[in-house]
Amino acid sequence: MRVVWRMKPIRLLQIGLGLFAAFAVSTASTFAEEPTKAIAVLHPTTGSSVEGVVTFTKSDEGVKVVADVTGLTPGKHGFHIHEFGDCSSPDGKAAGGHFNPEKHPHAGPDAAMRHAGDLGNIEADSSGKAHLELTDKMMKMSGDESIIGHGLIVHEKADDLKTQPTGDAGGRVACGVIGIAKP
Ligand SMILES: [Cu+2]
Ligand SMILES: [Zn+2]
Repeated sequence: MRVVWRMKPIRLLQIGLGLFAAFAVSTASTFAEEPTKAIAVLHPTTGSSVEGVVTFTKSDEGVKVVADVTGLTPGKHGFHIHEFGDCSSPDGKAAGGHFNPEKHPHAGPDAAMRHAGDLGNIEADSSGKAHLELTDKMMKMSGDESIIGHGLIVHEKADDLKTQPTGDAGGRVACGVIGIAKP
């Protein structure tokens, strides 16, 4: 302890500031665990040429979803978050069923009771391109029901927003995994 007592007050102040800085850094990394932006890159399943990018950005009104998808047949295509962030199977089925942490029935994005992953449809124009923007109040970006790490699927057919539990949207033409986006 003799060494400590010999330290000048300025040295003790330096040590104190160092400890404070270390604490501040660890606190900052705790905040960094609550992401405000997520992204999924959609890759085609076997026999498909559908691809795209979908972003999820937290706002005061909810989570803003922006999707740009190409290679579709013209018209509506079911668009959902699925349970597993697993696109390993050629048919996209490794992503499991719709992401549904609250065990609700399947419905459309505006329904009061629905799967958390029910985003409805994206609609492609005659060139096969679809652009969708919506703000969702149900989706979470952190906690037990966070969408991060789950799958994102585009379907062959339209989601009718009522058939259980899938909306009768047919096969899976693209699959992606929702990850934390680079800020
Ligand atoms: Cu789906
Ligand atoms: Zn659903």
